[in-house]
Amino acid sequence: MDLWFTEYYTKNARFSIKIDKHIISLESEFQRIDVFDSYGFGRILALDGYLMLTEKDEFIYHEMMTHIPMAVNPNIHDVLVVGAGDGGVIRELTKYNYINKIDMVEIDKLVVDVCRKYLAQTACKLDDLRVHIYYEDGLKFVRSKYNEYDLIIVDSTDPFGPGEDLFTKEFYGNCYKALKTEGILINQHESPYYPNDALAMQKAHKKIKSVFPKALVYQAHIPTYPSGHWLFGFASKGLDPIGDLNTGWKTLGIKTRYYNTDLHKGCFALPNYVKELL
Ligand code: AG3
Repeated sequence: MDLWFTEYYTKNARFSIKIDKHIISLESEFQRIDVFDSYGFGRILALDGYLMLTEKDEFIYHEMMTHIPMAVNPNIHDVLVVGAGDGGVIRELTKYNYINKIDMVEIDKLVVDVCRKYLAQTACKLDDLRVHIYYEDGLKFVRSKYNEYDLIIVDSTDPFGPGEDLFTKEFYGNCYKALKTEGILINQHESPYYPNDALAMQKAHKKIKSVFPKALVYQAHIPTYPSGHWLFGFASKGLDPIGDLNTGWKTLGIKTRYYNTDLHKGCFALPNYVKELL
């Protein structure tokens, strides 16, 4: 019998991956956690039935969330990562030996435990000495922070369920306050394609724009996320992702499979139908 994992995108569209082996399913205080081995995409992680990552294409998402801001401000030393229990963003950040501190705030400890055990590809750097993990609500955590971080990366789930608070104006305002003057906020920004996702993206962007003087959107192709066309938010207190691009990034010798400087310059160019939403 064939076993398939299916994520429903709309009433009329869905995406399925053929499953080789069911690894584990657990119910945490916050959500359902599933891990499978698939034929075409390696091991996969789903939360509440939504695909969070596959081993095959997670590098695209995690590199684009991390190296874009790192290449804009060469003086990023203190970083906060919100969500991201799988450790993919942390793995990318630890490639920079001049980062001093990486705080990670994840609401669901069970996600981290499961990823440590079953998703070594992303969780491999969670024990780096610079990483401090807080199992708390992200919104509550940033409320008490002031002028502390150079970079905040919000690797959340979709804007409903446990990740909902991370799409509020209050959260973005607290991130602004928690960032230093050269601070950058990156967030996963959903897809512009299917109407519900586009609306969520549009609402989030509006809120970010009302808080940060600079708020832009960039894109990447992620085959296993809804529509494959994925957006990220870049917000800052002044730094411009193209104008302030550090030409010395290449000399750091950071190894990436997706990100490069040409792509950095190109990914802020958006299709007309997306521009109209912003
Ligand atoms: N962060 C969530 C991306 C949203 C995916 N949405 C969906 N499949 N409906 C992914 C976590 C990876 N670190």
